[in-house]
Amino acid sequence: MPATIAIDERDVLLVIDMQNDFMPGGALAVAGGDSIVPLVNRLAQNFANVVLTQDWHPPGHISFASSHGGARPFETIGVAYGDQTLWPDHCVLGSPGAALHKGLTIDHAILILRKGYNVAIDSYSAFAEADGETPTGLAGFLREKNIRRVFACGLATDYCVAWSALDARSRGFETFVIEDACRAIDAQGSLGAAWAKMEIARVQRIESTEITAKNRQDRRPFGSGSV
Ligand code: VGL
Ligand code: ZN
Repeated sequence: MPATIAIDERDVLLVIDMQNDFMPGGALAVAGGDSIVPLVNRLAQNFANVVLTQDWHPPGHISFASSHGGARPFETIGVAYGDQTLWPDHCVLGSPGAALHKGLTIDHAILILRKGYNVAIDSYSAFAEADGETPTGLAGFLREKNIRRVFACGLATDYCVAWSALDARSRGFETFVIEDACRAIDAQGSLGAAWAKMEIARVQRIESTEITAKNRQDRRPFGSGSV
């Protein structure tokens, strides 16, 4: 049994893309995506710093198969910045599918970060767009907040969670993926490939039971608010 991990003010919980389109019945459904909502809510109570992300694409986005003539979802094509997997239209900005799942109760989140809003560049990662260059600003935000460790959860393990975790590592944060608080797309072996990359990058793969912070309600200055 690994040592437990005590959460403090220099930790952030990154809750990735818990949006309707990634839930069962959504445009790019992730199996069991809705089943992690209660766990993510409970985890968040242990963190003073929580950042939520939203995948947020304009109509005609480069990642949509519908933007490329006869292309089909889950095909990969070459674009200016490299390979791009194509998806069904999803998380169109302002649409109900792009909204956060209504069961999330994380009112104390300090930032909701949108990504993928550039029509010509996808962004799985919460830190940088798929060209590998264009920053979202999250690293600067976390550094200014004196954050040292990033704990990632949400959807999908093999895409936005993995890319965000890898980028957190490359930007110098100690990084953890809370496996049971994620769900995967797992198209064509993508989940195994993602874990392999994360292992090489020394992203730590943990379970939610390893996190043992006191509940937020027990801590100052968060003691008075409702959840
Ligand atoms: C995601 C595919 C396309 C994700 C976003 O949130 O993992 N996957 N856009
Ligand atoms: Zn997307």
